[in-house]
Amino acid sequence: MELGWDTARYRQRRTEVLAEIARTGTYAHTLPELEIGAKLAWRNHTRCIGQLYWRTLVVRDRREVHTVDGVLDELERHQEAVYQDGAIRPTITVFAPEGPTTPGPQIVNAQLVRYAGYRQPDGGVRGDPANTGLTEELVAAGWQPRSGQFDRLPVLVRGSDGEGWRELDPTSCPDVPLSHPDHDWLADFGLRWYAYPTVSDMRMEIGGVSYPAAPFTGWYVGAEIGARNFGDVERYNMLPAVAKSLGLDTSEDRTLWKDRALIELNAAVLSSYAAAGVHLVDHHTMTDQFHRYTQARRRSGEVVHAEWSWIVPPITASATPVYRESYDPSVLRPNFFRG
Ligand code: NRG
Repeated sequence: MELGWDTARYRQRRTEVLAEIARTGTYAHTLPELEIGAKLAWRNHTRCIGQLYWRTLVVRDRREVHTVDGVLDELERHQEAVYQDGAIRPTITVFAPEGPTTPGPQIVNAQLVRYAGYRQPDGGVRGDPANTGLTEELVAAGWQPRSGQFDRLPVLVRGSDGEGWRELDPTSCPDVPLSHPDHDWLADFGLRWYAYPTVSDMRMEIGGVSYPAAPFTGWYVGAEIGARNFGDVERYNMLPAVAKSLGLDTSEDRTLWKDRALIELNAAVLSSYAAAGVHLVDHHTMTDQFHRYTQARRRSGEVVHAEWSWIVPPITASATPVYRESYDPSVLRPNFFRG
């Protein structure tokens, strides 16, 4: 439908595809099919509040690439294509699909930039506890661990010629150091986060064809970093330290020390990215944009597919326009899947 075809054109393409499947066990998308398929996979993704931007996606067709070095080279190019001096262009790079006899290349890292998590003898973790498994896998593959809180991990790729890893050039996805507009002490924590996420462990499925390596990038919503990555107990767990520096009484939940620390951490993320000139959106602006998009689509008789608990931000939920809404959570295809 989105390709703008009439019934005859659609029937003809269907016949071609069925013949190709009968002959080869699969079929190849045309470039327009790949482009619209990737855009629709984004629009259909129920856990993405950025889906309203689906038409702007830059699709890099690299289906001919399947070796370890080939994939790693293209990941460097991907980051260069995304990052325009702080502006971030939503981009996907599509590598070789899964075939009847070949699995297609696979990126093991959940994102292209991840910070190492080192298990400590006392049971704690130095760095990002979300990445202890990946860190250990990379050490087993020969990567030399360091000892920092924000050590970038190499990217581990399984290709047609085996397995390999590489540290990607950080200049096209730099770290942003965190400071607070009113509290100078926040910078002393030495917190930092990378400019934008590139999700690299999801399989894209279009018209029954699976692309196991199809890394995609958009910009961050501040709360992903300020609330979850730094606030979650099982991540960097910064709320107790921030609350103490704010002079709050942390002995009782009802002083709301967690809430107040969360807000200041998020203020730090928003002002630090702005100071660094890196695009990142706050949760009020993002939910407002999403809400207007859902209203417009509903007015045209369309259904927006979204998972409420992923659309509502992790802070200040009830002050955003999405809080009182409900959405149809059914998962259409094309889409992105884990596993
Ligand atoms: N919460 C994760 C990132 C998930 C994807 N988020 C995006 N995607 N904004 C984190 O690293 O905090 N995107 O393509 O823009």
